Amino acid sequence: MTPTDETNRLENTTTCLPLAYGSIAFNLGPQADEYHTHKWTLYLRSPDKSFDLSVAISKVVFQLHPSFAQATREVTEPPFEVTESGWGEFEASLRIIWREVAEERSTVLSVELPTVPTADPLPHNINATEPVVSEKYDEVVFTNPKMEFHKLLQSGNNRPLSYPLSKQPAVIEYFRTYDDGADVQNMLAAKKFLEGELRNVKDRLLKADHELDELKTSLTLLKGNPAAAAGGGGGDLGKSVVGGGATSGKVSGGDSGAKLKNKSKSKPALMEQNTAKRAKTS
Ligand code: SLL
Repeated sequence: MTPTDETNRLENTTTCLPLAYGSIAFNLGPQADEYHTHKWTLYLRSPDKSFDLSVAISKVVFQLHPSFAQATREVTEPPFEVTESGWGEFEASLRIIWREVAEERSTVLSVELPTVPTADPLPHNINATEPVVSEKYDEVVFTNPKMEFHKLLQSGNNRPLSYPLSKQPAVIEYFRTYDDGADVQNMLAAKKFLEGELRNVKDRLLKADHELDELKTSLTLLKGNPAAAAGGGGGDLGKSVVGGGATSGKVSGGDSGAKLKNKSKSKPALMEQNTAKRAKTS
């Protein structure tokens, strides 16, 4: 990491700044007037709750829906947020103006303000006291950052925050915590689950292949034995079919496999039941 003489930028270096941004909207309930049915906060924050974003940002410009008086809101100090009340959903944008030392162009992010349920009465599965939270995580990558800016970014969590995470205490409650360790654990668990599913599917495919082979063999036998097909060899036919039938316990495994593709991922208990039934009836 050597700074160039002329520009004072770090060569072959990238610095990454994680960001969390979005909206939290509360339903104001049936007493609210029709133009102010909910109260929301649009915000930009650091996913690391102890990191001071203002080391890097000089201001954030929020662009609201044009129906708002003063649709452009500039916030020059953290917390970088806008709290308003309104009646509808819209997509806002926020422009991050980096500190001058950064010599970086501004960064624009878009923020959804999702629908807040206001139907009266509300569907039973919707809890009106819970806000609608819509948050995105992103990382801004600065390539060959100015050395001074790079230092500022490093200093972000070496100082206690001198401001609240939001001026709205109710909002802070809904700021999720990003935890790399937990994320890794979740991903490992998901990987394990998928591997298991894959094994199951492969297993069913193998069984289905095997069953197909057996059916083909039975068919060939039947074709080569017209007496059996004519009925005289009913016993034989029965035998062949029973042969198939016995395997059809397995087929139904294959059957279930095919269904699984369309239906739910796994209902092993049910599947075994079906298998058992088939085996009995055949
Ligand atoms: C919709 N397309 O129809 C959207 C527009 C605009 C919301 C939603 C203004 C509040 C006020 C407001 O809430 N605008 O003027 O105080 O859903």
